[in-house]
Amino acid sequence: PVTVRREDYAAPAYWIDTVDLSFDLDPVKTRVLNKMRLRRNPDVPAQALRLDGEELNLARVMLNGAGCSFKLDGETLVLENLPEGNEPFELEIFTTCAPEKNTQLMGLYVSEGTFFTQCEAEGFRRITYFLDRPDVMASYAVTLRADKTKFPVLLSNGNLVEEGELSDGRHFAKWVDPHKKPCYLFALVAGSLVSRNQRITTRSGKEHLLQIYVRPGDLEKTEHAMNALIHSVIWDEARFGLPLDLERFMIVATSDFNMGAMENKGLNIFNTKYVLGSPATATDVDFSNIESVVGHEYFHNWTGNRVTCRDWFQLSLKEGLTVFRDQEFSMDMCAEPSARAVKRIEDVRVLRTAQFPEDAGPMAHAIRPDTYVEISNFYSVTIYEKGAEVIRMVQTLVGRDGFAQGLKLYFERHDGQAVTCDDFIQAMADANPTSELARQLPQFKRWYSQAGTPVVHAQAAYDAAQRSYSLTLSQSCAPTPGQIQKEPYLIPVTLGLVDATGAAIPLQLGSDSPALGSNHTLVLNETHQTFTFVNVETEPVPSILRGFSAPVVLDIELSDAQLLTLLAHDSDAFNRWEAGQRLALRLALTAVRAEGAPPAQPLSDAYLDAMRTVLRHPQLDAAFKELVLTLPSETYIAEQLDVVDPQRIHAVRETMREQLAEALHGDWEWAFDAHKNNGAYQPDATSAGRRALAGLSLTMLCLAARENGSPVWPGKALQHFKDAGNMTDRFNALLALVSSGQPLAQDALARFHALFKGDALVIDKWFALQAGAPDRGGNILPAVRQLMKHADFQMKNPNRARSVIFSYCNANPGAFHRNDAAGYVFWSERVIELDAFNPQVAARLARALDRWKKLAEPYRTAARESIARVAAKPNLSNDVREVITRSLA
Ligand code: BAL
Ligand code: ZN
Repeated sequence: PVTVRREDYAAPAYWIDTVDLSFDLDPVKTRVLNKMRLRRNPDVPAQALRLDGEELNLARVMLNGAGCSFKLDGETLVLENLPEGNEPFELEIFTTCAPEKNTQLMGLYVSEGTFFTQCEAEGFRRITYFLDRPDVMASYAVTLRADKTKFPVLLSNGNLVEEGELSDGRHFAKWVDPHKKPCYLFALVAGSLVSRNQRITTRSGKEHLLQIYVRPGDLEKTEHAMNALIHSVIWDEARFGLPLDLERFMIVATSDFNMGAMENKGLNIFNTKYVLGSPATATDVDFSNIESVVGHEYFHNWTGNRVTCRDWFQLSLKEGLTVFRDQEFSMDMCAEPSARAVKRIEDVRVLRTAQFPEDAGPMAHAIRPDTYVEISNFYSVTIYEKGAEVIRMVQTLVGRDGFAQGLKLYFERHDGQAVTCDDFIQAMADANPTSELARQLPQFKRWYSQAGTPVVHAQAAYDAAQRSYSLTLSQSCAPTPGQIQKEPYLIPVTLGLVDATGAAIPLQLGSDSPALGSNHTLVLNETHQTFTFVNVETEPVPSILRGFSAPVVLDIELSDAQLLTLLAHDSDAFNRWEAGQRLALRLALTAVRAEGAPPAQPLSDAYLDAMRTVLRHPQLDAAFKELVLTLPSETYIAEQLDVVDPQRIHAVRETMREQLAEALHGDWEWAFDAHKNNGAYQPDATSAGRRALAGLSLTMLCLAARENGSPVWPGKALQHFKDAGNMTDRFNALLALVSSGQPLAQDALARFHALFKGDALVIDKWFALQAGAPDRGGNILPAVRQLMKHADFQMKNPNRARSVIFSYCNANPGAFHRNDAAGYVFWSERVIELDAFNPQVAARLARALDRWKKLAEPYRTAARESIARVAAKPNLSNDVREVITRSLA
């Protein structure tokens, strides 16, 4: 495998100005004629043209209409004797490929009888020979020819300019994209599909056609996605002045897709999971994901498509920024301010349970990495979610208006270009010349070049005589692979001080300084810094890192009393939630570290009383309560420990859940009854929050029933399951039965399968629920092996493979890490099996043992042996090889 280095970037030796592609679509053998107009790049020394290709059958190459010499260097097509000078020349390349045999789902493939493409990052080379790199932007015209009965709908990027009949029952369509684009944004779809159509008029008075294409029968499940798309168009114009630049914007759903969705210009291709949603088949989480993914792909139209990446090291230029934009969109869609905070907490939870471990493991990389072997491995939570946090810090430093100004300047400078992360941040700084960002830009940029999660240590001292409160913040960042020494970061630390009654204390830094209100962002830019607040009448409780103002670990000694004060009173909802998590985490860690068997009652009375107060609180909304009353995940608990015993963590957390269930029994009964009926289904955040709290309550009541043996609540849960008017309530009732290990779960699972057996996305949930259920005496692995024998199981469908295998290996640590190593053996078998036909999906699974070095014995040795077993396999893909090699390094 070849390591690609950022520092080796060189501009392309040729530009491709126009591409005229003709496809004769046949699942067995598709013919592709690629006519390109190219010219030499005068800024680069003269050299041969080297075109990328992969799994193509080359039939013919013509230069300016005549035969020409060429050679193949591996899979690269090399043309040496091209015309001298800067005159454009025409190249015609005729190839064939076999879409039906394309199990990697990269390039052109067939899913359920329909053709789809996926080109990002390097899939276009599987369609035709090309300069498959994002800085080569061309104008595309595409002609599709196919059997009219089997493939009545023929779509590509841009506008439909011609269509008609051909002989032998075939037909054609010609599409022209008015925008230049890199080839990773190319797309085609051909099949038997139906569409929901919506005409809209945007602010400029222009008319646009929005379309969502799905398989016949799925149309009524596209209303929510269409609404999300309309809202996305309106939002981007209102918030950032970015209009829709296309006459026609299409979304097409496919059930075979490696990723969530893809932002191809004007022709987004989506995993069905993020398009199809009806109240009967999709949960609130699904509805919310549909809104954010539709938004995300739409927002790429500017951040990614109009301005794209110079090279793949710049991936976070478009992904971090676009995740930030979709997060802001989802927040702006919330009617209530409290719902914004809930969204923020959910986003931070993802960051801390998925990205922090990545940043501390063998695959740790900066949001702008310096090297990669397989770029697919870098579509990571770091590039996406940490990338979004870095953008959020930019907004915190320059303000909301300053950020909008910066984005405006970025587009003024770079519209139509392929640029770098440096270009983006420079535009932000230049638009905000007096900001801390501009003043300390080189230091801020360390967020782009350094991997790892910084730790901010906070120490406070109150001087009653001086009425001053000094806060010393220090920062450090542990070594990551290839980066031993880290330079200090620029860290915005938003904070407030509250008194013992919860009242906000006015902030002032020095007696001659201005009053700062009750919420202020400090900029930490040194290794140690002390900030002294004056006129502080009583010893305050510090509320630091409000809103999670930076992607760091905050190390602070707060007493239980201080945390209880914050949980009860902090005006910052994030820190209010965080205080509850810290209390629970402290109790969990004490129990995990205790000698001998885990304590039977890890939770303190003070914690339980505080949880009861939150649950019964008359003002707090249900969604927030559900978050506070959910204990930190096993993964998050594990991250706090140097040596991890996953079984013990699981046992402790389950004991905590049971204690919380029993101690608050009457409160859970109240909460369930008070929140269970929500009338007709609406996916809004407030209604969803009520359903979430009712669902958690039901799980707790079934859990308590498991302990006390009462059949009442399991019976009620089964009834609730049967009577449910929407998928959220139905699934929550099923989850309550399954996760509490109730015998009635089997009946409910069978009914659920019978009810939804034709609906792939719902059956995915059915598989995932069982593979992700709490382990009881090692029962989950045999169940998973059994599920893989189920008639509905399909290894080649990524959603289905993920629903069983990933739900077990990546999301069920208590069941996966077994004393007998059988979970790891299962993992190694599946990685090898998947790698034979879909390396991208296999490499994701390969990540499940990333943190093996932290495991306690006997897990550690067994995990290493399983990884070594995978490593010993010859012919591993580059994707899996890179993950495994780094893991063993
Ligand atoms: N660009 C790959 C899919 C996405 O991030 O939208
Ligand atoms: Zn994206």
